[in-house]
Amino acid sequence: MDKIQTPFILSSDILRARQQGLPIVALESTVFTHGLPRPENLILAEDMENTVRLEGAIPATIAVLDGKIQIGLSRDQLQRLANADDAIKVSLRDFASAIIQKKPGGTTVAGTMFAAQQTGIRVFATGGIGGVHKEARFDVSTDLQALASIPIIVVCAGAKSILDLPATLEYLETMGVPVVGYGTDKFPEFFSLGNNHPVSIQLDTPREVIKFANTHWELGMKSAVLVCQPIPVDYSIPSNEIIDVLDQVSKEVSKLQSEHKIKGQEVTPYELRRVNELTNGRSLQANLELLLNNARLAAHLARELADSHHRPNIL
Ligand code: PSU
Ligand code: MN
Repeated sequence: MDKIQTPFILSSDILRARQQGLPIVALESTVFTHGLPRPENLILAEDMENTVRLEGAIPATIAVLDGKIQIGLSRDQLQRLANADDAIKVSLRDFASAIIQKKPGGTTVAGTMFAAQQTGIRVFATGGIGGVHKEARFDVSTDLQALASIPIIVVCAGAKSILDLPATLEYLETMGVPVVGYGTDKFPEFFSLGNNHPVSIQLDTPREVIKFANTHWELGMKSAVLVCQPIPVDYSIPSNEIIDVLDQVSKEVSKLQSEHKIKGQEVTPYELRRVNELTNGRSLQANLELLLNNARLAAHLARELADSHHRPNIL
């Protein structure tokens, strides 16, 4: 029998970082393959990596390429992924498909969490998590299931703007996922700062977040710690300005779904594209800024986590 090859390939940067115990930040890739238009997707992918480096950590963008789960991408690989026309969106159930079909795959929040956990990476930055959809409430993102069962820190600016936020937050509560407001006691609402739903705890510094996460896990909890950081205020879009756009897009999606013209994984890319069109590009700028901001915080958290291994966590 053929020797079973591990499906994970770590870049030389990541191998070195692991050997030296340097802080690493995982970055997802569905946002590049399905969430953002070209050429902004590649520019952003590179900007996020550079931001993580500038803040003193090593970026590990995760994707499926050539039948392998790649942890850390070369510039060439990043370019291939951002320009691939046949890229699939890889959540937990899609890894095997992407691997055996050798298709390029952008990993979702759930997919990236899985791959990060398998390779010992504990901090991950994204834009918005998936959740419970408004139009079809049985459409619940695998991201929530992953958050319930994979113990890593996920930095986000809330959930995708178009979701049913109360239902998403209820689900997280049911599944025992702490929802940390970073510098806020309200759940950030992606494009908007957020002023409607409480978080489970407010924490204000990387040190506090890492102490919280270490405490959570030392108790034996298996869930993620979801760190929610509001979009930088200068780029935020007040909720009363975006609500009509989100409503309209929501209605369009319901109609297209009932006509069987769009389903499942196609919903997110459609929604993001329409919101961007209807805000004349303002939502795209906001999306880019919050992603960079989250990469920055994740780098600080990864550094703090690495440091915390040298001191006891005093309960
Ligand atoms: N939110 C965004 N842009 C995105 C996504 C979320 O603003 O591109 C992506 C993330 O990768 C997330 C995924 O994990 O969409 C959720 O998709 P689904 O609802 O199909 O699980
Ligand atoms: Mn979904």
